[in-house]
Amino acid sequence: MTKVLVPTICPYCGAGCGFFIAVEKERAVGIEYMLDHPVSEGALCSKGNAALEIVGHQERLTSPLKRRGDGWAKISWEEAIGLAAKGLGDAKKRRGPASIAFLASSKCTNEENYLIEKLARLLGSPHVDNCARLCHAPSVVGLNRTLGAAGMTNPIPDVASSRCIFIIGSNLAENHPVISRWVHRAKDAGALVIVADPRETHTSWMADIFLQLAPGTDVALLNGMAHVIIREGLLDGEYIARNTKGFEVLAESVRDFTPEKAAEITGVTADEIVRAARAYASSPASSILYSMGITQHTTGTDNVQAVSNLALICGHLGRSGTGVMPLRGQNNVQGACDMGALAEFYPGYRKASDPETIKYFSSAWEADGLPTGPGLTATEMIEAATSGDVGAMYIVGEDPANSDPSSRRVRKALDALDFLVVQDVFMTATAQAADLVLPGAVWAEKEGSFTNTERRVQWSSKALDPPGSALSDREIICRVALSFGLDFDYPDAASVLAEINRTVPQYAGITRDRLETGGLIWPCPSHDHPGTPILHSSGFKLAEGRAAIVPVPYRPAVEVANEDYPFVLTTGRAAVHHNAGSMTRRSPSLVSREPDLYVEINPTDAAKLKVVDGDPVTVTTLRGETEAHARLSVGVKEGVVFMPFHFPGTNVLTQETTDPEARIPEFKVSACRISRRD
Ligand SMILES: Nc1nc2c(c(=O)[nH]1)N[C@H]1C(S)=C(S)[C@@H](COP(=O)(O)OP(=O)(O)OC[C@H]3O[C@@H](n4cnc5c(=O)[nH]c(N)nc54)[C@H](O)[C@@H]3O)O[C@H]1N2
Ligand SMILES: Nc1nc2c(c(=O)[nH]1)N[C@H]1C(S)=C(S)[C@@H](COP(=O)(O)OP(=O)(O)OC[C@H]3O[C@@H](n4cnc5c(=O)[nH]c(N)nc54)[C@H](O)[C@@H]3O)O[C@H]1N2
Ligand code: SF4
Ligand SMILES: [Mo]
Repeated sequence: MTKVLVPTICPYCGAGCGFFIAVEKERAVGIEYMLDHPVSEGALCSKGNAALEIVGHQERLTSPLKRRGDGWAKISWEEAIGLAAKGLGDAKKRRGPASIAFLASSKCTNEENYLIEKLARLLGSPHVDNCARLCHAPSVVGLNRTLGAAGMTNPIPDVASSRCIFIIGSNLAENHPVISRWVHRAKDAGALVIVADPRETHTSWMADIFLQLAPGTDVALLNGMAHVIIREGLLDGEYIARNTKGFEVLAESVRDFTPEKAAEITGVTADEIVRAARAYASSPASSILYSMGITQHTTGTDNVQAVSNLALICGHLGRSGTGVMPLRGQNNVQGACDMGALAEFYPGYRKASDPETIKYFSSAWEADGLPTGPGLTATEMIEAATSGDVGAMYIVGEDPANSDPSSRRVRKALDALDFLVVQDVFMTATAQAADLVLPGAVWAEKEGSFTNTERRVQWSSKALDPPGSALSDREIICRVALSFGLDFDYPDAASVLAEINRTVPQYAGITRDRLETGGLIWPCPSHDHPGTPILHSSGFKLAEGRAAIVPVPYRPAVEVANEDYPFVLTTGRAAVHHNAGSMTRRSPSLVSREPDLYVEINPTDAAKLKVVDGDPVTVTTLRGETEAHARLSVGVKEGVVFMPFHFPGTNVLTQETTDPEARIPEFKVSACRISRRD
């Protein structure tokens, strides 16, 4: 029997690794490695290797479902689309188009996200967001302000040419494992690695300098480093003069931020701060890699701006081996944002508040009455559902009931909606709260483009048919749109991409026929343009072509440890699970390695609590309590505990307080107490 190898992109993280699905008799029989892939070069991590385990899974949604009492009734697509149209239409009639809110999916293709964005806008709703809000919203705000673009500045393989790599708030060895191969390559060639993280991790094991700071104190660390660089004259004065503005104000603002002061706040020694500052500033090419450890804070935007400041005063931008690299999380969170699935933007980062944007899309989409934004963010939608300002939601490929902070509050908000439609591939906690559940096809059962963290747009081909009557998200969205009389005639993903080429300038030259191999890195403005792997090599897309250096005052986290809640809880990830876990908890090879929820506790703290490794404990915060197993680890400092959020329960504990600008919740700092359960 002939075996066909279908090229595809891993459905998990933003590294965007490529591989082949081997198909025989219309069934997937295995994975084959893609040796010439520009990022993965044939490598895959444990999740990539297990990706096919969820495709034919027995718990896949195979039919539309409507709520019947406490259970579900299988219904036809005809009835399902009718119910979706009625539910959304009723909300619109009763309370206006702004009472409908949409969550787009960073698991879906660019084409699907573009269609969700377009559907929302044509129905008159300004409210479309995606899980980037819980992830890199501070990068969008902070990097746009300082550098004029929010993407990763350099491509992933470029990290191998760095001479000093500063990793702050990122556990890439577990969460972007294939990217960490490029860090190893640089290290093998003599590069120095600095890691700043409150926990010892697989990533900190790579570090030459490990800064084990207290959660939420990154601004103090970065300001302390800027102080040393300026005081010791390690800055790049020529670069600053030619490419930036605002340096004097920064210099003034960090004048008193001595390493000793930073040490007091962060718990890292002054000597380590000085060594890290010297190493970063004086290498010929330094890069900064960061992710959730600095963005998921009420100071997320400040943290990102403080990172930009370091790169700008040292001139570590615009060249190979330099750069500011926000490591994007989901397989297509970059693309979902590019397609406008963000409250502040229409496709291509055109500001939703700008009348020119509305004029442009009114003409491009031949539509009247497009809504002006900004709309509600994902976090604000939950509040608006509770208050009744939002009456209906259409959630595609997201699981806020488990992934948003303070889960009890989220569940209440979802239950308060008049109508909730959820489109997913499994029955998630969010789908459990829905009136209508629509079964989507997973990535391998459809085609389309995905944009990875380095802005590389790649095509993924269809290998298999979806199970039962499940349909691709494109087909479902088109059916819903058609039921509103909208002209959504898109017979395939390529026809949507052709429209994206016309309306999203960064993607103008990224046509279907150019995506056969390797992909293209945006901005790619025309058909003969090779793409732009390195940003900012000749100035910045800001006033006068100059980047903005901005002073960042230090603010402590909102919740600090206290007598009643003596520990700082920080949350995050483990190598073998993905986000809220609807996929990886169904993947036998992965769940066998990490079967249930645990909390990492320092052995000294555990002894005081009379807890030994494996004991059942209760973790309590102001929001609620959760049961977990204790995992004793010297990797967390005394007073700090860590929980992954891959199992229901962790987000019962986390707080909904957000960054004032980016509106990201403070997932990384909550005060908690722990007790042993008998
Ligand atoms: N295995 C796996 N891989 C994933 C995912 C997954 O769920 N599992 N999810 C994907 C997604 S959506 C994303 S966004 C990325 C996220 O990837 P990462 O950002 O690497 O993930 P986290 O584990 O949330 O946080 C990173 C580190 O920040 C540290 N940290 C916590 N608080 C602080 C702080 O105050 N300061 C500093 N400097 N560090 C702090 C944590 O200890 C942790 O080691 O991963 C993607 N890849
Ligand atoms: N405590 C705590 N909470 C966090 C974080 C943290 O660090 N700590 N991190 C936050 C971050 S960075 C993120 S990105 C969010 C993630 O939040 P979510 O995006 O809500 O998390 P996922 O579990 O990845 O949900 C994706 C959903 O898409 C479904 N899906 C997969 N493929 C497809 C498809 O092709 N079509 C459709 N329709 N559905 C599909 C999956 O089954 C899954 O239910 O969580 C945030 N929450
Ligand atoms: S590193 Fe990310 S994209 Fe690559 S195989 Fe692992 S989960 Fe998939
Ligand atoms: Mo994320």
